[in-house]
Amino acid sequence: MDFLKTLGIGSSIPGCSSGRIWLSRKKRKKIQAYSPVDGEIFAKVSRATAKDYDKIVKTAQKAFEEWRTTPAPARGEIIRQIGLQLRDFKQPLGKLISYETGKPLQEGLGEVQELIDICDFCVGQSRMLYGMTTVSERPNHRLFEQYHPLGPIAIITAFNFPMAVWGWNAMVAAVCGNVCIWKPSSKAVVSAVALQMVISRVLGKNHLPEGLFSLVIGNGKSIGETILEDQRIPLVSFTGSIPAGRHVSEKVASRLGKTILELGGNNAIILTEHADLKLALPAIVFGAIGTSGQRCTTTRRLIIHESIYQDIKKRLVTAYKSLKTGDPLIEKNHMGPLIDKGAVKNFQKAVRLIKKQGGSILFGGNCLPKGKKFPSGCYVEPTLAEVRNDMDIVQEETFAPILYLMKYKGDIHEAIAMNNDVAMGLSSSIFSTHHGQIETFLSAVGSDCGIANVNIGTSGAEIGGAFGGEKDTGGGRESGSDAWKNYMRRQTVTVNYGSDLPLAQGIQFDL
Ligand code: UN1
Repeated sequence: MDFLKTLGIGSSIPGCSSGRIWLSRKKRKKIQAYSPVDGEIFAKVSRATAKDYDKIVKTAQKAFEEWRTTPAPARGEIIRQIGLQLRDFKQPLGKLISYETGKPLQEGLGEVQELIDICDFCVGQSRMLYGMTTVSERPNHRLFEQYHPLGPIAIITAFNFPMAVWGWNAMVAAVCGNVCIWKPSSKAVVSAVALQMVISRVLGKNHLPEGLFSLVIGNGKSIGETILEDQRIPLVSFTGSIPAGRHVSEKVASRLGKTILELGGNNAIILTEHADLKLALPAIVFGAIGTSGQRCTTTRRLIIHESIYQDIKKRLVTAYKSLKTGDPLIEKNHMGPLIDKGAVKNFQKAVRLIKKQGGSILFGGNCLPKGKKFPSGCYVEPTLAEVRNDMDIVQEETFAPILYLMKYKGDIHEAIAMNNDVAMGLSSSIFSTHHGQIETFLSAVGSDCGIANVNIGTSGAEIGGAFGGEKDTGGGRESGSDAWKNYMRRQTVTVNYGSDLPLAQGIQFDL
């Protein structure tokens, strides 16, 4: 475990930091960091207390006073340095992600690359916090918009992207002049600590105030609830399940705070009779088994035109037979374990329900026996199932590598209706070479998702686009494009540079 050493991670780690300073770990309860790769508890991380949290917020508020007046391009320079530091630590950070979450090393490294990419994007963004100017209806008046930072932003992340999701939020929020308080998933705490340690080098080198980027590892509920109720936090960006997101939304809305919600997906690929299968097959398999089916963008449903259904089914079974499951740090393996035993139980339950509700398992469906090759008991078979879209289990997001195959008989509108006939609206794809089918899928009567792809899969979004989805996915947008506006308050300004006071709407008021 050379990567832990390189990252300076020992076996007992503090879990609360305001930047470079780590708060005491004495008398704190601990979270046991578990690896689903080998089933080992590889570190113990201290949880923050309510008092620790309060101190973190106060420090963040103070840092905000300074950071919001730092010119945005100077803020971008700090992000540039963070990007460079991440390049230096890409290998050990990627390995740690792989070891702590079970995703293949290639995907762990890819996640660090996403972090680096968002840093690069934000360096540019730091010079482009544009506001628009428009025309006033009054003479000698100027009407324009400008954007200001909000304050201390809370970022609550999930286990499946234990570093990148922080980056899409924190790097963007920071160039906008906000300070960030990060509460990571209790299932991936060491990744959060390691990342905090890496960025703290940049904070130190630049003599930046404590409180710019803070980390609070809590015992799930209590710190989380405190954040939701805390008036000092104007924006909560939350990535996680739909029920949890609903709770976050209600709680924060009740104090009229803002949220960015990035919740579940139930993403489909449509394969029309004009699909180029050379492109489609690897996209489907990667989309379905990448991160062991635990991405919010995972391909869960395949909507296949009946004329090619049998052929696709056969090809997929053959492809699945060739997949290798095992230690994700070994390069030849395509898929690692699920995150923990609870996830394995959910997988087993879904397989039972598929059969009970009238579906059938075409491939897989079993847990892999605990033993030398699969020491943690968290490994399962990648699974293919034949189903109908209206089955309850198909309507749900099961965070596991289960791919549902279903048939459509009519035209592209029938396939689009099936794509849209779920509660979530995150990602969607069509594989077709038929121009009319593609444009219909992208039109106002097409996919209702936040992401609509053509001839690529549902997962693996680039950072340059706005990331997020509609309906039960929560409606938030993070990362690229103009998502930065969600981290700022917008101000409409009218300046009168004349010597009269004309009122709007032609109102006369003589005094
Ligand atoms: C998530 O699973 O929460 O598009 C995010 C993708 C990744 C992000 C997934 N860039 O698959």
